[in-house]
Amino acid sequence: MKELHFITHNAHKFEEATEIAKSHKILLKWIDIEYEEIQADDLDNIALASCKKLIQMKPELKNKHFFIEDAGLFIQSLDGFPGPYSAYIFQTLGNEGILNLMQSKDNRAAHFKSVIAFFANGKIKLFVGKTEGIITTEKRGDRGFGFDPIFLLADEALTFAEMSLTTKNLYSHRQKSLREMFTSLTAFENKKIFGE
Ligand code: ITT
Repeated sequence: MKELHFITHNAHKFEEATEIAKSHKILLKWIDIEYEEIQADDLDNIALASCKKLIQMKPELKNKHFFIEDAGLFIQSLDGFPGPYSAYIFQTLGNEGILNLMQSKDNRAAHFKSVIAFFANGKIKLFVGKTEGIITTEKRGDRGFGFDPIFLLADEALTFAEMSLTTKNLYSHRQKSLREMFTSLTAFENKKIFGE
């Protein structure tokens, strides 16, 4: 089984990613570092800049194959808010705060976006995943993390917080970016990355 390192401070993310990695015959190793995210208005730029900053801070990472992942919730009627500010807004307003902001809104469409910055052999590559849904009118479910209790999948009757990890892993923004990365590694870069 091949090994990759996932740098995150979020245990839920690591758990989700581990299950998907296994199905691609990849063993994920957790590096638990809480890094300060660069502030920018675009998740791609944030993931890229955070990855570069991590390498500067910890030059020993240059010898590893690792990735970070940055995600955000984008609500249409709030012009994409909280988007790149999702971590801060979750800590300050929380789900209740978002539900309050949405009280008078008829358009409840939203999407989650996940951007992975993958580093190997001196290069960084981005992988993106997106999942459409709607914002509920009340919190539902106690699984998952973050905005999961208020995010209802467009074609399903369940919020992410009402799904098992395995079911969330069929639909989530994160599984899309992860699978794209794992597939691309297996298909094109196995030789270079894993020295096979
Ligand atoms: P890292 O250490 O990997 O950065 P984090 O928890 O800070 O972990 P992000 O910056 O990627 O994660 O995510 C920002 C916020 O968006 C996060 O705190 C959650 O509240 C929310 N979020 C991200 N992915 C989510 C998901 O799958 N379900 C629900 N909320 C999510």
